[in-house]
Amino acid sequence: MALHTTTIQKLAEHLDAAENECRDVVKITDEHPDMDWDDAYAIQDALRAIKEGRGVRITGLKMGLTSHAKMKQMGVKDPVRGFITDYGMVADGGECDTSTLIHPKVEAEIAFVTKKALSGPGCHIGDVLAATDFVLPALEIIDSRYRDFKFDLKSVIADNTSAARYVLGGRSCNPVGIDLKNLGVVMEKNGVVVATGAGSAVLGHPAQSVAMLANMLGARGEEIPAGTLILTGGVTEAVAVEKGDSINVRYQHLGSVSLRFV
Ligand code: 0L1
Ligand code: MG
Repeated sequence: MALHTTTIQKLAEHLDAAENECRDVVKITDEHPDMDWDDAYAIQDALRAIKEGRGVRITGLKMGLTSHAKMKQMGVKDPVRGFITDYGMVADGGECDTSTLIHPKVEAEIAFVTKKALSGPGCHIGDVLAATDFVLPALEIIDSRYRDFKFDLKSVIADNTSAARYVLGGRSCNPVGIDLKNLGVVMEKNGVVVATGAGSAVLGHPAQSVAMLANMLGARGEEIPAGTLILTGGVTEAVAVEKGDSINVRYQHLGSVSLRFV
């Protein structure tokens, strides 16, 4: 670790305040170019503790930058992980208040809910499928606290991988019965198709994203507990939205999920 614990705490408070006040900030590595990967996750952990300290419940975990296209665009080799919260949950067909966000973007995702704990190292796609209770269609609304979404990977890890809001659809499915790799997704914004994708966009298969999360946590001596909700990463690119926009995403086998931005 390159940063002192006081600095880590201050940076977490800085990012938490930016989120709460809907105010963008410059990426934190501008002032702390020497921060390392452990510092980045330590800031995310401190951010989580700050939120839990004021009564926020952590409702699940997320993986980000899971598409090879996005990793290439960011010049990185590995996805990132973060957490999602009770205040981030928006009902399917509901409204998302843009006045509480800075510059939201929407990604279509596939969510997993586990029925058995998963631990790494060595966790593989078969372990994940055997430990999955059900999958759900989901939307993630990302909202980087960094100005114009300009960040590097360490800054974005500290900022909880841009996590902001999410929507879960109500049609759950046993993953063994469906071909998640080839599952097609169509996103419409205001009735016009703006993005399409297939489950394979997520590390080749969305269950691979869960396996990677288990292995990342395993490296820290942690596991994914039974009953965990996991957003596995964008099947589509992230689409910018603003007040007045409606998003509807259709998922092969899994129904649809919609949301209005007000
Ligand atoms: O969920 C995601 O894939 C986002 C990861 C962070 C990068 C971004 O904000 O685009
Ligand atoms: Mg995402």
